[in-house]
Amino acid sequence: MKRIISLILVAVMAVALLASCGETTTTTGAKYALVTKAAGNAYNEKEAEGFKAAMEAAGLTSSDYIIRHPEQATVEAQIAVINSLISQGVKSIAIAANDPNALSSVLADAKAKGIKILTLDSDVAPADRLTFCNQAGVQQVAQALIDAVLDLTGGEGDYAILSATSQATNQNAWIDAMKAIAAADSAKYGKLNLVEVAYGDDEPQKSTDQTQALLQKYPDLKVICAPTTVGVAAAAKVLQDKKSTVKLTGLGLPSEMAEYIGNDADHSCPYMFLWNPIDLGKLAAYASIALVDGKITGAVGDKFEAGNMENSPYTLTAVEGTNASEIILGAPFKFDPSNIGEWKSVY
Ligand code: RAM
Repeated sequence: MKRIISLILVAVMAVALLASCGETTTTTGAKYALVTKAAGNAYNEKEAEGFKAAMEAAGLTSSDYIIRHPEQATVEAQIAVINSLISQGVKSIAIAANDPNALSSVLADAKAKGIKILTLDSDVAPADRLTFCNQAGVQQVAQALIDAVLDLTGGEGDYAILSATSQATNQNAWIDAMKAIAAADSAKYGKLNLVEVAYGDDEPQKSTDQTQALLQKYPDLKVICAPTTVGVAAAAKVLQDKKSTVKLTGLGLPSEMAEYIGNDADHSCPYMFLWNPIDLGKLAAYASIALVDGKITGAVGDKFEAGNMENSPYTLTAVEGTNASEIILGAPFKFDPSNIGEWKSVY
């Protein structure tokens, strides 16, 4: 009996010792990781769907890849996820960044372990990643949005932007480019007045509250432009329920926006834009595989096969004015009453 008790004691102590060792490396076997901005956003789930589909089309199984949606769209939540992926021994991390700079140190740790870092949807500083899977050119997205604002205001008047989080690289790049386009051509855009950039943090309730606040603060508001799928859907509902005369445009998922798209007083959004988020996830998967296999290094001019994707093979091009590379998925696509019915079941 004594012997059994001491054996149990030894076993208990061994388990306690192991648990106290802190950072342990648990090799799950998963090689390719995807980290989205946050859970609870259908856009991020579509990206993940594409990542998974491409991995499986490339002959990999669910034990070869890992998809993580952080609990919140914050840099802290992404740092925790990246640390756990480093200790799991993954070979690549594709991340949609919640901040352009604050992930730098954890990404350096990952890089030091030989992990290939790439971004999709929302970039980090070029030195912290090998390449960026960019949904559409920044200029193209900004041009489409500012021209929509110009059109829907009738060429003049107050408009507001309802963004996602204040640190999001992608939203800020589009907003800065919209402002720059407007400033460079005052003959065309000079009568537009941007009253505020509000932040709904990609949370439905906060985006709803921010929309209501904009309507209260700016009685002459003509248009809201929301370059976020969460924000645009929340704003669409507020405006439509109120039968507001304020019109909406931005970047939205057809599946979430179909009931709001229309050219009459009963609909809040005449038209909006997006790209295929499933394809963006696929592109990130194929780029991850090419980086891990050493088929590309992230240099401008590198080329890789992306299964049966429309524009395969993809070439890495230079981010305007730099030596850093990006892979552009395609041009933003316009959704209006003529095509929304056909797209709402796709994404
Ligand atoms: C939201 C996210 C994402 C952005 C889309 C348009 O879902 O903020 O990063 O690309 O909107």
